[in-house]
Parts: sequence; structure tokens; C-alpha cells
Amino acid sequence: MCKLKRIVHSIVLMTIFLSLFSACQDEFAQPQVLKKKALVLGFAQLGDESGWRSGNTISIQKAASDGNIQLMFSNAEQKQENQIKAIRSLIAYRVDVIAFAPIVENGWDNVLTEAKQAGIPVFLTDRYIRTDDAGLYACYIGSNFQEEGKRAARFLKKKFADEDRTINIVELSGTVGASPALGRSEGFYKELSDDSKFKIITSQSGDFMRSKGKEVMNNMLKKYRNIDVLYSHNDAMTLGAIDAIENAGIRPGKDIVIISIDGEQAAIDLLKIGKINCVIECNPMLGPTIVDTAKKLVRGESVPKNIYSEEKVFTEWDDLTDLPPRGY
Ligand code: GZL
Repeated sequence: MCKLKRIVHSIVLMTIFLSLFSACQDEFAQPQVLKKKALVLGFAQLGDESGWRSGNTISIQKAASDGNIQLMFSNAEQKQENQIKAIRSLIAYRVDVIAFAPIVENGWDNVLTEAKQAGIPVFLTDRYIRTDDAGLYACYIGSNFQEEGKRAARFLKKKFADEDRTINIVELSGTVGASPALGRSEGFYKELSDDSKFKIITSQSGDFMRSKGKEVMNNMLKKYRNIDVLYSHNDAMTLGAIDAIENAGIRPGKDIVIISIDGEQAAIDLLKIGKINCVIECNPMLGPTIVDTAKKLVRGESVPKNIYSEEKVFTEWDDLTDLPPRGY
């Protein structure tokens, strides 16, 4: 091989060597920037029974996406056993933190003890549990249901302030054993207890659902001829009850005064046209607080035991012209 060829050959070999070396050097010189693992929040939702619940779910899903956390979400379709199974799956998956809306107050100690033994923090949203061990959950995020019930009663006292006759009230209550149903009754009854003219002639559960609200109201109208007030624990049942009232040829909001809880757009629209007299807000938009609380708990920070929502009351006396869209 002539001298020139030998020189070209060695230049080519050197070039190949240098490019290989620099590639290796790149590999070692740039330590891999480990991608930070996204926080994993497991959420066991109770169902999809009302416009409130749909709004609550959307709020949680949007907040998880905005907060760059991974959400493992399940819907128990109104069955406690499904919620318990979902929480057990989240424990097995070893999520970083668990939140759930307990459909009823009782029956959670065993599964929450399992989560505690697995070292996974759990917090409650939207509904309370009844337990002797408050250490089983980090906090509660949601409404004060007794206060909502009291607000409903205060509206009635103002509405009937000038009447000294008996005021007959029928109560459409929520899911039996659920903390919003228990609290809304307790607060309502307590606030009315100092005025004997208010008489609750019956209380029946519509399970927070429109269809059952209509069915129960139908039966109440057949049994009681002298209903002055309907106190309904949520707007979904109220919409069903109004269908029944109108089918009976009775004027909702006039012949029967109606108080409803949640604050869905549909209820506000009926308030504006006089078919409902008072809407007590129950705020479903808990997503941002849920995500913020999940991050704090995973960082080992302490949080308040109860984080209550800010809520309003809308009445027939208010100017609702400029009220923004409710979003649920
Ligand atoms: C209240 C929530 C209730 C709503 C209903 O925080 O749990 O459940 O008032 C829903 O609309 O079904």
C-alpha cells in the first residue's frame, strides 16, 4: 500500500474512533435526568346519581390533569361494596394517596385500617364516615351539612314570619345513612325546633335521584292534602318532585313552597321563574382542594381535619340576573 493510501487509511480509522468515543462520552458525560414520577392519587367515587355528582367528578378529573398528577378513578355505582373493593385495589396498586366520597357513614374501619397498615394516607371528600378512630383518615373536604339544613330552616322562618297557622312540611331526604342526608335533617329540625307552627308531617328518602324523588312525591301527594312546604335534600329529587306536583295540577313555588339543596343550573333556572323558592348551595367543585391536599399529604405536611367549602343561599328575594353559569 503506497504512503498516501496509508495516511488516508489512518485518518479514516482515527475519525471513526473519535466519533465512537465522543458518543460514549456523551452517554456518561450527561447523567440521565431521572423523570420525576408523577404522584398517583386513587379516587373511589360513589356513583353518578345527580348533576352535582357529575360536576364533582369533572372537577376532580380536571384538577388532576391541571396538577400533573396521575388519577386512578373508579365509580361504585351507588354500592358501598364496590367502593370498598376499589379502595382495596388502590392499596394493592400502592398508590401514593387515596381519597373517596363514602356513600354512607358506617362500614369503613376495616378497609381504612388496611390502607393505614399499607402506609397509604387516606382522606374523605364530600361525605363523612362514622368511626371511633379518627386516625383512619387525614381530613374531610366538603360541606357542613348541618349548616345547610339550618339555612333551609332560616329561609322558611322568614318566608312564613307573618303566618300564625300550622305550616305542614314534607321532607324528601337523601340516601339513607349518608352524611348529607343525616346532617341536612338534623340541622333543619334543630333550627325549626323553637317554633311549633312548623310541622314535619312526613320524611321519606328519594336516594338523591330524580326518578325516586318523583315517585316519593307522587305518593306523598296522594296521602297528604295539606302540604305547604317541600324540603328536598338535593336538586335532582326536587326536579322529579316538581314533575309530580305539576302532574297533580298543583303550582310548585306557589301552592307548595319548595326549598332545594345543591345549586345546580336547572334548579337556579326554576328559582328564577318562581317554581322553586330557595336554593341552598352545596359546592361540588372540590377538585383543586383535593389535588392540593393530596400533594401536601404525600409531602408529609399536615392539613386541617375539616376543610369546608364556601357556600351561598339563593332565594326568591334575590336579583339573580348577573349570577354566572353554575357549571353543574
Ligand atoms: C353532598 C353530596 C350529595 C349532593 C347530591 O355533598 O354528597 O350527593 O347533595 C349528591 O346531589 O347525590
